[in-house]
Amino acid sequence: NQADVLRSYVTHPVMDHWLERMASECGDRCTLINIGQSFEGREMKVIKITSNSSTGNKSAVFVEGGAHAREWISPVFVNNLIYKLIIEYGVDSSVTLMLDNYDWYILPLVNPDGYQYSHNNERYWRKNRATTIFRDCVGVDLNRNFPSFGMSDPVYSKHPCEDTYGGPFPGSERETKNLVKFLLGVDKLHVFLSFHSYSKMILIPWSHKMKPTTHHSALKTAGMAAANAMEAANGGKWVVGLAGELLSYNAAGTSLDWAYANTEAKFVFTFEMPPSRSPPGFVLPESSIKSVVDTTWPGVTTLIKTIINT
Ligand code: ING
Ligand code: ZN
Repeated sequence: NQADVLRSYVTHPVMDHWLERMASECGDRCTLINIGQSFEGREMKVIKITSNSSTGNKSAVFVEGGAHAREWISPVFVNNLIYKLIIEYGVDSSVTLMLDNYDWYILPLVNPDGYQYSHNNERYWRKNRATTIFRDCVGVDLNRNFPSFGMSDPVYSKHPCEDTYGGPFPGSERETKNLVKFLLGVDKLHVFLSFHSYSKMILIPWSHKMKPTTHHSALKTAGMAAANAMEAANGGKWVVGLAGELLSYNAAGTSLDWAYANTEAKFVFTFEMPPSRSPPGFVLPESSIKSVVDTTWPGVTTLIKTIINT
């Protein structure tokens, strides 16, 4: 049921079934792309959404959610984004503009195995479910496994028992490989958005070092516009900046840094979604989903509009 998927935290099979149905009901404007399987064999599905008036050669936006298992607000928000792009084209002027300017590629669950494990076994699970050299230590942090800046980076975690373990080598994980291969094949990728939780921050690269990129001012300006729009929509205060500046740590192997360094996309952002603190942290009640969606959505539309006008 539609309301379940958009307003509660459903399991992987329910979400997967919903995505299949959305893609088929959407018709010509949507394509479901199977980009490969997770460690445990779940299909990773990207939905491509276009406009009717597609002239065929648009730039692209890529959106990822659910890289970390316990951050349940991320996939549910991304599913709301999918729903709006499908239902509100030609109805809502922001949606129409966003689709007339870009083809959208959206992956709601980068880490389906971890997500399901977080539902069934351990609510606070973060990593994927790959086995490691230590029998008792399972999982690689997919947001540390992207093949950029290598294991020589001082902030790369080499220990399988840590929650931020980067894997035996950068790009080692099936989920990462599938995503990297897919993204390298997307033509004219212009915007890359990643949704995590929690903190109410918009993170821009670099994240592996405390240095701005050459696109810093454009990224900061677009991020600030998004933050202001979310505040105006009663989403409260959001902050914008380098990952290492806003968090207490730097991180190597993030999708943010990888996308910036290895694709055409220079407008790359990670949203650390609500709440701002713990509790409730990762365990945001279902009753809060609607208000989080409603207050975060203007951030996305404003961000994209700002980029279009840049
Ligand atoms: N936070 C992100 C993490 O992977 C992040 C923060 C994102 C850092 C992108 C650097 C780049 O640690 C959570 N909550 O996962
Ligand atoms: Zn995360």
